[in-house]
Amino acid sequence: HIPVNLADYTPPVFQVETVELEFDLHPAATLVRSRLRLHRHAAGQLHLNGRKLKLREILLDGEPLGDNLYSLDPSGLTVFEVPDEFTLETLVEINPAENTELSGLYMSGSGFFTQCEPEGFRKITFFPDRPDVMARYRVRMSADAKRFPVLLSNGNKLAEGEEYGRHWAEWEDPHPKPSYLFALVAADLVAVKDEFTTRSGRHVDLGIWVERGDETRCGHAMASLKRAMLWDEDTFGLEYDLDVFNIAAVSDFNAGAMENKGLNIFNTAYVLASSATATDTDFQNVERVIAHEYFHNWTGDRVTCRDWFQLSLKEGLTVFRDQEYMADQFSAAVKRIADVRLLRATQFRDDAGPLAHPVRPASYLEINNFYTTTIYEKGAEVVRMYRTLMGREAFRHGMEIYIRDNDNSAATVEDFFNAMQAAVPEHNIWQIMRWYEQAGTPEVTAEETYDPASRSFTLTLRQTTKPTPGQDEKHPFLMPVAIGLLDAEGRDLLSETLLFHKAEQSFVFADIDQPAAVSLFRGFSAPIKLKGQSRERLAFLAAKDTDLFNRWDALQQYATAVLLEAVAAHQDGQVFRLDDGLLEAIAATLREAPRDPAFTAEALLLPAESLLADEMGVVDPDAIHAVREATRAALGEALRDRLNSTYWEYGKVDPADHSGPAMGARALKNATLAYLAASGDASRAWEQFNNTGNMTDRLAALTQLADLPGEKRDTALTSFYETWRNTPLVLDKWFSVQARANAADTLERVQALTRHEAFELRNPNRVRSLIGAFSANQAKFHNASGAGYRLLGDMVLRLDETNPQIAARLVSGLSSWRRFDTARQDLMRAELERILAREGLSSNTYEMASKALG
Ligand code: BAL
Ligand code: ZN
Repeated sequence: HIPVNLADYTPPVFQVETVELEFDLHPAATLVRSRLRLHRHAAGQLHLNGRKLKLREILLDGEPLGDNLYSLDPSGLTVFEVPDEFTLETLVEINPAENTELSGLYMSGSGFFTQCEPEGFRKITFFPDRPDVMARYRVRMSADAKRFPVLLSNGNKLAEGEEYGRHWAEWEDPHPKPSYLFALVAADLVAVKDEFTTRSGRHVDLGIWVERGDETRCGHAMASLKRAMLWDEDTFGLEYDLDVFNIAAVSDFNAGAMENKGLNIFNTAYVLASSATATDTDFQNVERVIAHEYFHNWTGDRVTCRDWFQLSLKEGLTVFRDQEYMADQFSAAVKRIADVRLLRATQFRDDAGPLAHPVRPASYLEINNFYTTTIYEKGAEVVRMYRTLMGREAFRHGMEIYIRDNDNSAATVEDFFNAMQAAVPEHNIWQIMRWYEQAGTPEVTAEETYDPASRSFTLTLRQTTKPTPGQDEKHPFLMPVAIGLLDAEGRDLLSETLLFHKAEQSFVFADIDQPAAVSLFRGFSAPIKLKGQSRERLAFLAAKDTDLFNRWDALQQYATAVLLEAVAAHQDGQVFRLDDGLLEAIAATLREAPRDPAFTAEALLLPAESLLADEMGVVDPDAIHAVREATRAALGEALRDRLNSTYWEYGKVDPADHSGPAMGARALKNATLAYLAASGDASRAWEQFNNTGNMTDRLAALTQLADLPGEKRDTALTSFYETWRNTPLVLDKWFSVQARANAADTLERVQALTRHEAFELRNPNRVRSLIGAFSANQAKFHNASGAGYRLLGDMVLRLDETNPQIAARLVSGLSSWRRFDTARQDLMRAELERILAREGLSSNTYEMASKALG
């Protein structure tokens, strides 16, 4: 297990100008012939990465290479003494049918698919498999014509033909690209086709390739793609640059999707959607991921990363772009709320634990472990801060400079910084770079003083960041602080953005009547934790703030304070009592529903159990669960009439309508359904389950029924299973609804589900839907017996043998062990030790488990 360090970066010894690949595709023995045109770029020996490749031939400038002129080892091929310019030809044999890691070339469903990011290409052929080697590709593939009738690769198709039952196709990609963007598909798929004309008149053929029968569920993905193409032209002036854009869907996929140039490969979960099979959240996820991968065409493909430490350069930026896109399609405030919810639940949690790492890490064992919310979502927050600091226009100008100066090359976060700085030469923004280097979530406190004589108001901000692994000392971050000063009616006396860059800094505002309240970090203008706000202040902001995000956040923080107090009381043996202020705030939220139902649905949702846990010195999952459930039940009881009327008012949405207002109405209706069920009235959920053809409504109802052991639950789960047993993405929901359930027997049921005939370890979606969902069910996973931990440990060890990437990801469920009581600590640590003791453990899982153990 040897770490790779950013500090050790050296430029490639050889660059590759052109790549010619020939695939003779057979499931158990595929032959790959590669012809590379190489030229020397720096001093050193020629080493090509290669894993699990059987070398059949090797030729240099057309001449077979003697055994003494090269050497092979598990990491690849070294060729001794080569000229400065030459052609290297290799023929290798690989076994896609046995490739269960789902990286490289593998079989899934009806055919062959590839996944090359970050280091899968080396499992296809010998190559300098690093993103700063960019080459032009020409690909020829042949396969059985009947079994694999569709042959796709990057770029444009040049020619095709058929002979003796096998057919072939040739593709060429005119744009230089790194090997991680190579893609190939040979499968029995059908296409949904459409077209798009770019604003400069380029005609683009669009195709979404799916398994036969799934064509009816591609309309939303196609419409999303066209919207995204238009949006990128309007927003950033970025046009598509090929004549073809294809998307192929595959059901066995480690990630969500992949931005291969001109041929995106997608997890089916982010392509297929219909009212009957997909929830509104699924619809939004399809749109978001389609847009995200499309946006990579410029931020990722045309401008790529120099090395994997720069991963956030393309991912943080592209997440920011997809967030902005989604905010423009639906409600910006609701989108921001959802993004911050995710950031807090996952990234803040990572930042506070043993797996904390900066947005640009300094070292890794296995780069696959760094596709994290820190790289993606915190990286997007950093880009957002650039935008907030610079303003929209200057940011867009900075983006133009970035693309112009780095087109067709492999860039670093410094290149991005330089482009942005060039767009605002009058400001020095160097300190923003600290966000790339320092891990951890800053904590900010605010102090306010008012001087009536001078009518001046002073705001003093202080920031500190706790140590993270390998970083004991933190320097202050530069953060934009969007603020508003509110009068007693909630009107803004002033609203502006402050630049906060010191450990402590005061801001004086003149000519101000004493504000009733200060609203800080509006729209979550920096990824920090704001501490020490009084409950009175939070209640005021929750009711009055003009910034919708902060209004939501104030209610969340208020509820967090109330719930934590109730947890302490519960631990003291006191009887639960519903807080009057919380009841009033939730009642007021409900009354205001007509203004923005989608927002109201978000505001009604109490802080997650995991968020409450993050605020406790020693996490007590049972007390948290008991108190949060008691609160939900008491609110449901106290507000029953209003909840009922809201339920009916928003219950009449067209099930096929997936517009923003329709989704908002359904979200609100289902939020009220959850409160009614929590207070013991599941009749409505039962009725809804049996009388809807819309998956959002069906699953919302089933979620409530799954919490209540008994005949209704069993009948509903059985009928759902019988209806959807042959529709994998819906069957995933059946698994996850049980894994997330709030029932006394959840643990036993999840144990039984791991042995269910439909549970497939080979399919990452299925693993995530059962094991991933269960490990996020705080109260059940942290069962005091340790059986939840053991279940996870067993799964990690089984998966490590076939798919280490997915195994390693599951380990993070155990990483928070230090936050629990000593009994749970011992049990969790023992599981990590058991994992680490396994002989032949992958470096993926080793890295996660050893870091988690600390
Ligand atoms: N590049 C990996 C998948 C994604 O982030 O788009
Ligand atoms: Zn991405």
